[in-house]
Amino acid sequence: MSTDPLIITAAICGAEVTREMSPAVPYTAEELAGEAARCFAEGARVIHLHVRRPDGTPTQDREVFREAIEAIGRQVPEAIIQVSTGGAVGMTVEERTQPLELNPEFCTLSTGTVNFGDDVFMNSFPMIEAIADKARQRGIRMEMEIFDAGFVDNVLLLVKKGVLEPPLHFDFVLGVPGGMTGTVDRLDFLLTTIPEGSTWMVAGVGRFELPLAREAIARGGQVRVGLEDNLFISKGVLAQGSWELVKAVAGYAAEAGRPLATPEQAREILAIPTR
Ligand code: KMH
Ligand code: ZN
Repeated sequence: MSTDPLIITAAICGAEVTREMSPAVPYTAEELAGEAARCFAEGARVIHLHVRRPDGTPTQDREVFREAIEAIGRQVPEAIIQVSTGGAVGMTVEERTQPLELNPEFCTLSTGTVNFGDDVFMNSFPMIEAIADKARQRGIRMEMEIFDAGFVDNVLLLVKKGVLEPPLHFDFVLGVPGGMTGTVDRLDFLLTTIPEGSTWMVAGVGRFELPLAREAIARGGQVRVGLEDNLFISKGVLAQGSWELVKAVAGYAAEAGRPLATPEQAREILAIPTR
């Protein structure tokens, strides 16, 4: 059993979930900041950030990101903001990488193409490399988003090519319809595929979220939860916000004897360069 500090990432908004699905989904900068602050108070140290237009349409617009990042910074300056470069399905690389122009400290990088419900989340090698180059040039730490086993192999190819550099940090996003499912045997297999010295996290989607969080905690990994991935705190019961899911995970950590990471410890574990 690991007693290492646990880093909880809160995925508070996403690009797919809507207010119609849950009234707790934040859209505006102030709503995002309020939710980020509540998640931080419950123990989340990383805020995985997507942004929306006022009507809820997902966007990667740089200025909309700027507003949200500034609002979060005012409320929780210690939080680590991880901008999404995935955006929503169908967006171009140019659209998706706009938030990198704000020089955030952390971002995502999806390393393969996957069926995403009835859509396709497209990430050809030229797309992945273009996103990675833009992040690397700006010194932005990247988290590898792994929706299926081949995504890890793609990371290894990109390391060989010099596009990505260890130490690597992986996020296993398990349970997307079209990607790898969220059972523990899938997690255990993935853990055999990543290079020694890597750090990792699990983001279980839908009903897989909370059970996989417990499994990750037991294995010494990190955890992502939030409304982007799952709207429910228990079967048929909507979470009051991402903060309630963070609170549940903080409870699992306490039971398992894992302290919650401080923001400084989180930056150190994730190898986020100090600025
Ligand atoms: N919205 C998904 C299509 C990321 O944030 O980097 C992609 C996504 C991944 O959410
Ligand atoms: Zn995302």
